[in-house]
Amino acid sequence: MRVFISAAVVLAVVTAGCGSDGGTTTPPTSNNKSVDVFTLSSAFSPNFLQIAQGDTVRFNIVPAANGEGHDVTFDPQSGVPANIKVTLNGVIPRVFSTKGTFHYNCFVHPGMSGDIVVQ
Ligand SMILES: [Cu+2]
Repeated sequence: MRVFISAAVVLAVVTAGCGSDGGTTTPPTSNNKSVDVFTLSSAFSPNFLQIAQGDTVRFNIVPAANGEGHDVTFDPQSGVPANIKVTLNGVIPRVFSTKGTFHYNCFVHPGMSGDIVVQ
């Protein structure tokens, strides 16, 4: 019994080691995907995303009910993509090439915000 438990622990450790992909390797581009975020009148939908390193988020911006545009302004931090200026209509992609949690706001609409977790 003790032998089986030890083997299971060793297996788990080895598997976890493989999953971390060595840390410094460039993520494969062939597996990268695109995910859409839409603007509602004063909210992002979805306002929480988990994506993989190298994935693209496409911000689909349409005017709010009162005709105002939206911006996407990220909290400043290492590896953050470029902000999106106030836009009325457009699909604007941003690639997330750095792991982390990226919080963003639309400053036209207080409280309109979202988070993207890059793993
Ligand atoms: Cu907005």
